[in-house]
Amino acid sequence: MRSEHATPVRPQEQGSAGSAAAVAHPNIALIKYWGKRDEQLILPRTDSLSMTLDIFPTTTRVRLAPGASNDDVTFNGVPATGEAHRRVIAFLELVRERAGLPHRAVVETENTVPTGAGLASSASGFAALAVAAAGAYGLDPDATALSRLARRGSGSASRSVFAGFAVWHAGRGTGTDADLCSYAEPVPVADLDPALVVAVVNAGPKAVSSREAMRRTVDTSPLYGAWADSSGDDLAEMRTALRLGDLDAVGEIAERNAFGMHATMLAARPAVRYLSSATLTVLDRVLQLRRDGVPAYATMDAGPNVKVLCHRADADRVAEAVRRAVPDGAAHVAGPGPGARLLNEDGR
Ligand code: 2P0
Repeated sequence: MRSEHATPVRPQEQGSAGSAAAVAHPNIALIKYWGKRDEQLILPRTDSLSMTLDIFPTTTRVRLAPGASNDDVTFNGVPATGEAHRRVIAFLELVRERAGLPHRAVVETENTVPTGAGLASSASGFAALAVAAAGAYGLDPDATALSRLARRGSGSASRSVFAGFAVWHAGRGTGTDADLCSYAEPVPVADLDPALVVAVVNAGPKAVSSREAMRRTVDTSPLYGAWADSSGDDLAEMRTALRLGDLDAVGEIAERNAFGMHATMLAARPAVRYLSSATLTVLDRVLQLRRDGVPAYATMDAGPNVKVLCHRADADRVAEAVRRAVPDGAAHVAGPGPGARLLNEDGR
């Protein structure tokens, strides 16, 4: 597979002023983002690298509502509440400030991620919201500015702006200059036929939010600094492996980077443990697949579910093995997906 260097459609090119709809897909990090150096600007401590998926899109429509006194935000038709609501409003405030427009908005989001799939819907969610809100408020960000903007909603959303593989630069320092330096961009990839099998082992809500978990890890885990240092080396090796199209090397690096991230959490005080017995069952199965000659490598995020990197040609076999190992679970096969983009008037 050659990485698609498609840039998102620029908001001014379509959509009528005051209203815009956009679609974005989740991404799975192969080099993880875990830890911020600036909570307010969402500036990470380390670079990260991900693959945007071709499943579970989020579609968001933003319509300005001049005269309204509040933003009206719904997720799958249900009014948003709590922290999710607060984060969308804060994001709209940022867009209003940049656009110099006071109008409140109606925001309708449709998420297709199955409940509890363990895929950060905040990545696809804020990438779609960034594109749609920029369009509705008449901003004209290029792909880099859009990635920076999406980052302010949720760090991982900066990567979902792009198709295929993307690296998110941590940048350096603090304040405005640092804000400008932290964005994602596409990564050159040689011919590779990757799939990620998303193994859903537990549909329950997570006990600790990833935001809180990464804060606690940075503040209290004695292992955090070592992982952050080694993650820089992992990224350099990962870039080489992707350039060479070496799926085994990509998988080995991704697996160790994810295990290392979970080790930092396990050493936090108190510990954050997202991995469950079902997670370990899938990890055992992945090892067995490798022993049977099927290249398959695991990565896990802020939850018990496992994403298995393999060749596209092996994906159905890997998915079937996962389903058999965890009969109560589910397995979804994903390939590299498109970047965030505006939709035209017929929603395409
Ligand atoms: C990642 N995760 O790189 C890592 C790995 C979870 C584990 O990005 O606080 O929802 O909104 O910036 O982006 C989840 O964190 O966090 C995440 P915020 P986000 O995909």
